Amino acid sequence: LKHPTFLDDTYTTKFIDTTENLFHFRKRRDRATKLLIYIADITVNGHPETAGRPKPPADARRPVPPPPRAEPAPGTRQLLESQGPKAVADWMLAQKRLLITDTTMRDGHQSLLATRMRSFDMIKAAPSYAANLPDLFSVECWGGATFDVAYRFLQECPWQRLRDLRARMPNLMTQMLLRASNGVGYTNYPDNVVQEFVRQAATTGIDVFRVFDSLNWVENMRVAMDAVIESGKICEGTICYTGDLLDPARSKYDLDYYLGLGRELRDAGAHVLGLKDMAGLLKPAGARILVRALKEEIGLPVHFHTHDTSGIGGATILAAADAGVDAVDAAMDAFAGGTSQPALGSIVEALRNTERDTGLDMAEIRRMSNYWEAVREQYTAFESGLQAPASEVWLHEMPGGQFTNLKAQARSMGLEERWHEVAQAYADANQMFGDIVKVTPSSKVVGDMALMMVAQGLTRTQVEDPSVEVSFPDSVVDMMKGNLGQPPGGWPHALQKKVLKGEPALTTRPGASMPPVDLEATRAEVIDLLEGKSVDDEDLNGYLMYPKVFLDYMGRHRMYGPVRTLPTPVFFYGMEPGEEIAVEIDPGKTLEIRLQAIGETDEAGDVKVFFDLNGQPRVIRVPNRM
Ligand code: BTN
Ligand code: 3PY
Ligand code: ZN
Repeated sequence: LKHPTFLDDTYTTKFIDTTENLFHFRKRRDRATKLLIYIADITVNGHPETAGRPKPPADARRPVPPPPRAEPAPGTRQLLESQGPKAVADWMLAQKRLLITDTTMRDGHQSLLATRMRSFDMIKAAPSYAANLPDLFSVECWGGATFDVAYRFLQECPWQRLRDLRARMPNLMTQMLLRASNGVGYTNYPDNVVQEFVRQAATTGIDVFRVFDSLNWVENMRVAMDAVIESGKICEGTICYTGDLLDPARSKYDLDYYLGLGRELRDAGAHVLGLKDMAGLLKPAGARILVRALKEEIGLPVHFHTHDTSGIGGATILAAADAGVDAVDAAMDAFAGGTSQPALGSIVEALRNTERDTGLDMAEIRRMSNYWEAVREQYTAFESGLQAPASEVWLHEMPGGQFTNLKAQARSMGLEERWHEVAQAYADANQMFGDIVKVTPSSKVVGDMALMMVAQGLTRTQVEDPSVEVSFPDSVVDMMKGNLGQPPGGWPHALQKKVLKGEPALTTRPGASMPPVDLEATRAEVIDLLEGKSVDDEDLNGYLMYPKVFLDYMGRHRMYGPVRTLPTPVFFYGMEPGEEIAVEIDPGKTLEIRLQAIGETDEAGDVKVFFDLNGQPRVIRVPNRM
């Protein structure tokens, strides 16, 4: 307290920033102050993620979830808890109705809004799901890209999201998408990292694990599947659909191929067979044949997932329902269509008074969708601009969850107006790699290659020509090394040779040759990196999946506090003078925050932002970086 700025009374919060060294070890700002600093910074400087992007309409509605109408009736979760996964599978087979998974909180926003939906908006809806839609089969709300995007862009902990959702939907099964040995990442992890991740996800609250491999290599799925089975949760062993079942010229992915995969997955212990059409390529006639054959040959309940990129996803779902599929995925109407799933309400309505009547309440679905409509408006900055159905999907075969991301990547490289060339290059790169399954992470490799080809003006012929020097993206080198596993028939030898320049490639399962990670030594290392902060199992799993992303998140968390509790418009755009919000930072602990005024920028380049916090004036000084 003898520091000169205290003595001459010029002390403000800026003191902390300009004298960082004094505070390095015990920077003990309370959470309310941290939040005020965040709000002040965003208000003055904007959020880097929404800069230059379209803004939500000025008259956007405040999203209010439909009131929960009753105590949550027992649902599939109670069946799983009391009788186990095999009983759920048997129950599925015994249902006449078509079972529905709601994907709004995972694939819906992953495919439409680049995965940017915040927990705040999900958690508000969860009690209404539990009370008003207890007959849903499951709610897909975790995994896929949501894990790293939460840490990386939304400054929130994905585990906390899961815990909060789990607590608010006690009767519904939560579902996640797991990339088998790639966890929720983009490359293979050591076996014990995958096992530990599954154990933690089951503990924190996942009931249904949809497990797939990006090359449909069942060998590479066993570790993850075994871990799920071990946890007592539902293992949905999943076939990724690609190619065209109806086209005799694309015989690599014919009916026998899929039936063979189905048998392998059943024999590996799957309780449910997932059929994942991640790009929306399966046509109604193909679905009829494939679903009927899988049902007859494999004997497991079949859970079908597709995307509506082409505009006929709904027709394919109805054909699958006709052919006896047990469960399908759909997104609430406001988060459906286009690169997302077909509209849940429309599927329910189309089947009403038929043999496959879902029994779901249309009025409740409409109310829920009205909520999601208001939520979606707040994320205008992340809309892809895709305005119409695109039959072009059968040219490029891009997964719906990749489409908006690749488009954003193309935009950032100045290639957005050449999007159709990117689409063609994506198709060419796929053929060059031997016509592979394209889903995270293999789809990312094809996308990286396609962007490079367009950016550098390279054709497939040139890329394949041994005499043309090409510097391949790292992800391509990694894939050709065998680090994502093996596609049916192996990699094209000539291309592999060119990419690896004589280096050897793996043909065995990558996890088999990776030493296990010493979990407790890693925890000690992270505690050290975080200067003594405690690191629980969830944190450790976050670090194991994404070391740098996790540490960056923790660094920002120390600075800005629990920003996940802020309403979405405040998180992305800050506050207006005169605006007042209530922020619940703990159950029952609410901060009343009013932004009174924003000062002028002073000669040091700082701005004072005047708040009222629970009735007390607070001034926060932040640098003006605009
Ligand atoms: C990120 O994109 O880095 C995560 C979001 C938090 C970024 C904060 S927002 C206030 C401050 N201004 C920036 O440009 N970054 C931080
Ligand atoms: C993911 O892995 O994130 C996907 O959505 C694949 O379809
Ligand atoms: Zn999907």
